[in-house]
Amino acid sequence: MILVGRYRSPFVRRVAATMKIYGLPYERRVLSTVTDGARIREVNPVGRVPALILDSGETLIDSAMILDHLNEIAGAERALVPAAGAERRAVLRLVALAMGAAEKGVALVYETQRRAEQLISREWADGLKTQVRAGLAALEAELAPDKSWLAFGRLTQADVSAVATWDFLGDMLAGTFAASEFPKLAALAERADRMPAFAETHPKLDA
Ligand SMILES: N[C@@H](CCC(=O)N[C@@H](CS)C(=O)NCC(=O)O)C(=O)O
Repeated sequence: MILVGRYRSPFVRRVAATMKIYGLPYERRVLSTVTDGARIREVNPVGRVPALILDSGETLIDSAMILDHLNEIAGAERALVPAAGAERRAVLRLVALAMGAAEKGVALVYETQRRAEQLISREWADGLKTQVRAGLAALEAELAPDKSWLAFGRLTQADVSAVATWDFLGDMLAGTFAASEFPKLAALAERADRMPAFAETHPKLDA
């Protein structure tokens, strides 16, 4: 399989880390959304990463759809999202919080780093920061000091997505969301980043 995109994208990174956790090898096509738009559109008409090209040649797009397929390959026993019921809903809610914060973080990067200074709306940027902060705070609230993972005392997609989001914010918006504000989330990321699946997909590797 070929994973398209850079680990600096939280969406690419969560797919990459999940593939490593599942022991699914992949090659990489390290394309940047800033400089490689045309090549990305060849695999995803909407021009976004990640895309995953399967061995059959079929291409999957959007991290949620890709993870859906990977979970199927991993099988219900190993999948990072419970198969059904209240546990599944709880994990998916946490994943949605993490990805909501990531999406707002990406919008904040575009607003503050991709536009001419005079076109930046400080009001809009502040609103985005508030949304990211609220998402992070909701995740932080789920992490009791004695809880190593976000849900059910085991590694789930909630943790993978939360770590991908936290590390993305630290990489692209350094200093905006402080570890002192979200100490349990920061500790979760620090712990996870020592595991091969996270260390080998860290955003700094593609910086
Ligand atoms: N919902 C999508 C979001 C993907 C996304 O927004 N990726 C960003 C990179 S972090 C991108 O490709 N941006 C380029 C663009 O939107 O033009 C997913 O989960 O895969």
